[in-house]
Amino acid sequence: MARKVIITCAVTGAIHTPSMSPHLPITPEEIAEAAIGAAEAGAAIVHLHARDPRNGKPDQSPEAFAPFLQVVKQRSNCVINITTGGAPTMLVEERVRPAAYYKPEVASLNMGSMNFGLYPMLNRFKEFKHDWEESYLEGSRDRIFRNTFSDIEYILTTCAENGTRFEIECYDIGHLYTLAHFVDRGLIKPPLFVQSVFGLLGGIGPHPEDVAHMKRTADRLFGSEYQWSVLGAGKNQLPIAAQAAAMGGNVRVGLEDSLWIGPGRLAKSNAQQVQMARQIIEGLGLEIATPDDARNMLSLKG
Ligand code: KMH
Ligand code: ZN
Repeated sequence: MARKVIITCAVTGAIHTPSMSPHLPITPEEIAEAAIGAAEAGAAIVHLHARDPRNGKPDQSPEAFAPFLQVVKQRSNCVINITTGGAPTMLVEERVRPAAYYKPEVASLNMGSMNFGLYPMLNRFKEFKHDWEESYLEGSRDRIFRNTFSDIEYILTTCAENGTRFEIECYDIGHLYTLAHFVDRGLIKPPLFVQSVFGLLGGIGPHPEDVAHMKRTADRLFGSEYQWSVLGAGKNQLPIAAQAAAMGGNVRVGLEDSLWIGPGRLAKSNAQQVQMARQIIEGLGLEIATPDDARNMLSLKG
């Protein structure tokens, strides 16, 4: 039987801003349609952030999530994954609110404090419709995405008591060791869902050797007790998905991580990126995991 590969789709996030692509979902209706379209195309998990529909600014109030969560739950069986990363401008108490409130099957968990370089996008995108966009990108030169040991523990204890499990975002090798520390303390239990992030300025690079090093280290630390997934930022998205799928990994795509479908070509939808990931997976003779397969592989509460 072919190995099953979980596709996660991160539909809007907090990295890209509305002026960068007309296809970035902003309103609750757009986010719901994007998530459902991604699930229909083959994503087993949808990773969700909310935005203020008036200006596209990241919004972590539980009320901002309500209208699209309701629609996605009604129209799809996909696994819902709510961000606790929010935006790098927010503090952890604000970031955890929607996951604490909605108690989803999965929430993200960021494994370390880091620089989070959004400002290089100022070279590519110059015209901004909303006041906040330029200063948000510019501000990343001097901003830390804060995830201290106490912050991580706070998210773990707040969400774990609801039976929520985690998409563990590892942006560098040290984050795997931080994860091992929390496993040793019994605060997070296998099977672990390790989402390795490549190619974000401030984290590990996108070279195939970086991907191999991340996998080798995770194998050594966690053996068979983890599911490995990858996300490549920007133009690295599909090459890294292809490499990792061939190495036994799961893949994440979506407009949160990349606006592109090819060189200089904006993706028209999240579903389009999911279809590309699916083609790669099926082309390798593998199968995509259904939402229930993903629940089983990750021991989710269902
Ligand atoms: N934006 C991604 C690189 C989160 O939402 O917690 C990582 C992420 C963080 O999705
Ligand atoms: Zn996210």
